[in-house]
Amino acid sequence: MSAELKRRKAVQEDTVAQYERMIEIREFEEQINGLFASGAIRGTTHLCLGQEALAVGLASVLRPTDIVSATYRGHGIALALGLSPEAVLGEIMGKTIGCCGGVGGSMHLSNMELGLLPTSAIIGGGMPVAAGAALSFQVRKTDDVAVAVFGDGATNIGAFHETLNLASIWNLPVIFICDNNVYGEYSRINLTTPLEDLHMRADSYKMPHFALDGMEIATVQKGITEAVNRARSGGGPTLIEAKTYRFAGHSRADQALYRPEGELEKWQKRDPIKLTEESLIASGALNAEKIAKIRSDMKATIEKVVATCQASPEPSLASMFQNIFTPAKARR
Ligand SMILES: Cc1ncc(C[n+]2csc(CCOP(=O)(O)OP(=O)(O)O)c2C)c(N)n1
Ligand SMILES: [Mg+2]
Repeated sequence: MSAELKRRKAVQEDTVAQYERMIEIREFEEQINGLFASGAIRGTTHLCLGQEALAVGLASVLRPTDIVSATYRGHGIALALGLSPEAVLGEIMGKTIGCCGGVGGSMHLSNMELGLLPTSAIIGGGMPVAAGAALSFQVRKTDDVAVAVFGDGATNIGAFHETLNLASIWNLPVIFICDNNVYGEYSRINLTTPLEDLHMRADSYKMPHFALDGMEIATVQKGITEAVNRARSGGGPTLIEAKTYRFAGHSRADQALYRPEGELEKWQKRDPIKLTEESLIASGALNAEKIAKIRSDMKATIEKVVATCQASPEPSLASMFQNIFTPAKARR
């Protein structure tokens, strides 16, 4: 079994491993802030701080043969599914150690062994692709499922409506997870969208739907399991709306000064890391001392990952032309 499949297995089996993965994502994203400021990351990058419970909850419920499509805000989902921090950070830094050899960058993370389709910068772009994967499962009669994770803003895109309609009429084994983090690029949802509970949109497509608390990992797992069970057993698609909040701005160019005063602080009281720690302390799985050790060990691990990625070479110019598909008749 590959090291990355082992990482995946760990979060499927153990609540402490799930917590450790959430801490890994938090530490990873916080390191990226510094790397971006120092110029080590070009272009921009989009953090999922505050959305760790959704990423790890999803990965803990799915099998590696299931398929996931996600967005540019997908660092946490990639790590949760089992990609190594070197593969993710290396890609973000444009280094050959990255999961796509450094030619994809922050918004294009992928690993097909773990079921992660290339993440997409096109809003709504992952939804029809996930439905296509679901159609292939249906035709091949496997009981695998496809999952599309996308933002609240994406529910105003045509691809969302077209894909939900088709998935419903064809009864596809696909789960649509809308990560409602309250903001689109820079606009609060109430300024762009006439309803607060976005999952209600599935009514138009006669599709089961519900909202869940995306800050609490056990709630995420319960909701996604329900939808996955329905899809695996031929019951068709579900739209889930996970209520979350992005703790950082849209991208590294955005300080999110448009947020109403006190809003971030209100959501931080329900920080998914804090809620998970409280629950693991209550169950006796962890105590304050063990938590402090997990946190400091992870900080050291991620610092080493940064050093490894910094030392990795950049891709050659010639690598731009590798992995390009050309139909035989177009070849000269
Ligand atoms: C088809 C398309 N239209 C517009 C954009 C520009 N754009 C980039 S991010 C974004 C906001 C998306 O918000 P949401 O779906 O809530 O995702 P979040 O960034 O909150 O994760 C927009 C409009 C794009 N990338 N693709
Ligand atoms: Mg959003």
